[in-house]
Amino acid sequence: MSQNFVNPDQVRAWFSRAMSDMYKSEVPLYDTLLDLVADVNAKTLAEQPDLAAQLARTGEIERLDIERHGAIRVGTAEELSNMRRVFAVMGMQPVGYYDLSPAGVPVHSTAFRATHEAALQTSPFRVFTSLLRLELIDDAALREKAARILAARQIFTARALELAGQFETQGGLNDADAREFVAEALHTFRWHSEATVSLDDYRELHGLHRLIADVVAFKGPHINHLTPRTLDIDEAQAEMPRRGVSAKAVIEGPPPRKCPILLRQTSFKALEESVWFAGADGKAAVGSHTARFGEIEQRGVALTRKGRALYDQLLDLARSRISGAPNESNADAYMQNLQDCFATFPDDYAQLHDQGLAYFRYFLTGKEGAAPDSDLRTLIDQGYIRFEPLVYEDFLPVSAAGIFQSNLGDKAQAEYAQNASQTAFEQALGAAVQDELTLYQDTQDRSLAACLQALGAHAG
Ligand code: OOG
Ligand code: NI
Repeated sequence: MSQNFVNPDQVRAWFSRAMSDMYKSEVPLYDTLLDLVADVNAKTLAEQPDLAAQLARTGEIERLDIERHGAIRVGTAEELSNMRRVFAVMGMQPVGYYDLSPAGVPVHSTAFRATHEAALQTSPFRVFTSLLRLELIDDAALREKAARILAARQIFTARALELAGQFETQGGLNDADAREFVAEALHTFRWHSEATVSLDDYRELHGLHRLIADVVAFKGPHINHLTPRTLDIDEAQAEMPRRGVSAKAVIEGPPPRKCPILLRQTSFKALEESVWFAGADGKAAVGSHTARFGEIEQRGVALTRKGRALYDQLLDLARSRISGAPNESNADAYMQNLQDCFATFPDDYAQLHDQGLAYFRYFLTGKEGAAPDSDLRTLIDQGYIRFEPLVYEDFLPVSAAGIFQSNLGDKAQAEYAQNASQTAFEQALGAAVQDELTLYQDTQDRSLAACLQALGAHAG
């Protein structure tokens, strides 16, 4: 009786809202961040009528205020595969594979998100989900201890898993079950101020890598940030210190441009929070842990394989020209160098479109009377069809590594011998990750097909 089922897109919208409310109460600075972004966005829209018109034409404006992503880190294959089942109830599928080991972070990751443009329009909520790679730890005794501690915890409530099972067998959840599911699933992402280990064990895990302590020592994968989307990240970055928020030294990703590409992100440092550790004598010991931080992002057009190759090439060039990690003292030089290196990346939507560097959505202009056998080029040139940038919905591994690092402290990073292992990740996940480029191509193709059909034309 599928007519009684709540649309998974609706469940995701509820969940995203509930998560934001929870995070607001847990991390008051997040509320400051939301206000800051809302102010910057209002100012940007008022000052840039062309941008406002473009966002209105594409519908982007409607989702801007509800748009956010979060991030979590899980410890075992079972946790990851159950996470996949829980996100599926909300219409979120694993998209993309990210290997963070080259950056000295012992995890690999995917992004759970909606995949169809209509679903993304209802709720673009995404969760960057990382799996700890214990196999990258050399110390066998400590590796086994961490595995033992992880095996003893259950990060989902029994009811959340039961409802996920019901969703799988019935193909959906009714209103009451869906609402209960949202409340139950939320528990998994809460902050717990009691650790599951002793202070000594915590220190030992922390000594290996702060991230390992963050994953292993707690009851669950607390959401570690929730990121709103700004229309002007340079302005947001400048505004952060004015509101008492200490931002990361530089914005990750591409330099500022007229036509934004991919993703630019900045963050502020993790908060130090007090934690109770289990004491050997039954008494608790108080300590602290830093896990949660704030982040802001600006999203631009999704790049094709060709565009992405050019982006990666220019980013490598920029990084090879500057030594060491960017910090407060060389932030201006870092940005200038980045801008110099990206000078050859076309900064014009028509060029990005015509050179096949980025994905677009096609829209009818309202003009009628196209010749039936016109091809796309003609229809564009004659003003029947216009194209608008298709927004990048994913993440960037180099940027993610920069975000991880700025929040893991500035100590020398570990180096890991092993590298990407998408097969091992998918085995743990219990499914293949979807290819993000295919999803963008599908959206572009659907928009073109709809235009051509309406005009009575065919793809030329
Ligand atoms: C995830 C960091 C990556 C992003 O926006 O690139 C990320 C983490 O710290 O767990 O969220
Ligand atoms: Ni993030």
